[in-house]
Amino acid sequence: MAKIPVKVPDIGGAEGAEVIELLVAVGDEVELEQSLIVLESDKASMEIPASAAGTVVELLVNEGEELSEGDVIVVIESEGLPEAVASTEEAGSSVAPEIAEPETHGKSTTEQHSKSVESTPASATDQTVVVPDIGSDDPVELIEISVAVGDQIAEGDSLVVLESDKASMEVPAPFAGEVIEVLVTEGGTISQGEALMVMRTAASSGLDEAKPERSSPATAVSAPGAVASAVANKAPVHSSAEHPVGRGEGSVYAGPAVRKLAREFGLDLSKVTGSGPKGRLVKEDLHAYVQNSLSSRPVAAVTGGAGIPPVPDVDFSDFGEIRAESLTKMAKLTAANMRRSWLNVPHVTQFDDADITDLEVFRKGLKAEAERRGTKLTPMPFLLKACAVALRDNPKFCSSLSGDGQTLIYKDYIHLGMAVDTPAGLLVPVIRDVDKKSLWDLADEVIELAGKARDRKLRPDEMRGGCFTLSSLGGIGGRGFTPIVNAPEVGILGVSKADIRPVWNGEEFKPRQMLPLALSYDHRVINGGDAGRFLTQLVGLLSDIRRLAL
Ligand code: CAO
Repeated sequence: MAKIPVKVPDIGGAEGAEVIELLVAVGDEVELEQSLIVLESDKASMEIPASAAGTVVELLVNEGEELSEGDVIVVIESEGLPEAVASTEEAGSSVAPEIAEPETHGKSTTEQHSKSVESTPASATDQTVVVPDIGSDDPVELIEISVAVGDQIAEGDSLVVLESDKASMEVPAPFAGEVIEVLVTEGGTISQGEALMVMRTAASSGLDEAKPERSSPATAVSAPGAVASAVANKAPVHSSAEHPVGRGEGSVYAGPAVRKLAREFGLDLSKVTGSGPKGRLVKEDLHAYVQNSLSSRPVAAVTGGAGIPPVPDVDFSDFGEIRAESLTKMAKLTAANMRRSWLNVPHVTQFDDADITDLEVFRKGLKAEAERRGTKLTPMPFLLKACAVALRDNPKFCSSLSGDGQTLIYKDYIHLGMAVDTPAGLLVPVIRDVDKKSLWDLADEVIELAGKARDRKLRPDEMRGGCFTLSSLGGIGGRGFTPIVNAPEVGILGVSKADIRPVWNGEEFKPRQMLPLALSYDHRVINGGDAGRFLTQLVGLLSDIRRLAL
């Protein structure tokens, strides 16, 4: 048996992080990586994981106590000393994530703090909030946006949750104000210094001279000075009573693990009452809330799938050798999105085949020209163009239902998502203004975006704003599939592999190249008649591409 002290890891230079929650007690059995305590610095909150599995034999900290890097938190009695622990012990620190801290721009926190203290509040101003120092130059995933445009945010409220290989981190609001523009999307990757959102301060931090333009990276560099200086002040510990304004999870006080659990349950954290210190939400609150919901409501009324009987847990090793492989973050996110769409959207799928014999003759005839232009013309640009025309003429397919289900919002632009199969999972970059682009432009953009998706180089803004999605398995194979609508969009076109079939032309069977199409749609918005018209028009356009010019 070895006694392993777990110490406060490198917390990004933040001294005096407060213990706001103890998650274990002496005598508890803990697993490797299980959270032991929650620390909160003036920059972020973080959970410190166990560096070994075993029994907690000493708990050396109390709630409210301030800790610094290297302080021992607990001692775990463990049967074995994993290599990772041994090496980190030598380095004088436990295995633990780094904490988020603000952009410093080469200035010490103290310097920036004093600038903030000296500053005089002035009128409201827009500031771009950027990703602070996350302890690495590598991009991290943005797994949650905790606020929405129009939300009134208190200083220190969580704006987004980032997840690296090591941990999830919340980025707190550097100052109080209103969210004016969210510049990122969930599921994308983001790096230190990149713009997250534009916030309007209640009063300026005195750095009006550095007032940023909204989307200019150069000004995003100057804005964080204000951000960092605001963050350098102690972020308030907030309870829901102190911050009643706000929407969804942005106004709640919870750590990354609790937010993760809430996502798994599909819970809106703002509806759960926190029982932890200062109103903080703890995992038990979520369990109690789910239990209450299940016992107090008829099963049919429970939303988000909580009332669906679970698939039984089977020990597959009873039947032979097995291997377990963790899902990638991307795969988990895709699974959550698919489940959400599947549970919320009443799907119908309609099928048809387009005769693309002439289109293929035309496309293949352009092969040499495509090579000269340094591009490749697959059927995809034609499909995009045909969808743009069908969407223009059937605008319901270019709409979304409002959150309360009372209003249909029509989009007067045609931005199309394109599902891309990547080793890391499914990604859907968006091609903007498809109706205004030439086939050559679209061919270039398909190649560029698919390449970026496969290299994990897509920017968050390249994956948002879509009106309708195309999912083509034509290069892979299959005769048909029923795609899941990419909600809040209301329609998606599934394209399968074209093949040559005998088609009756009224007099005889002729070999024609037929492209199988499957149109899935949200039946709350689209009726069978609407879908029939859309698909018939699409088939007509692809069968006679001269119609694209009309
Ligand atoms: N029928 C027959 N052949 C087709 C075809 C179709 N419908 N669509 C494409 N092809 C051919 C192309 O012409 C190309 O042939 P050559 O190499 O001989 O020129 C080949 O198949 C490969 O095309 P591609 O798939 O690389 O290119 P694309 O422009 O058609 O598609 C993209 C790009 C990004 C959509 C595609 O690569 C992809 O990732 N598809 C998967 C999408 C997906 O996973 N959807 C499922 C979502 S739900 O899980």
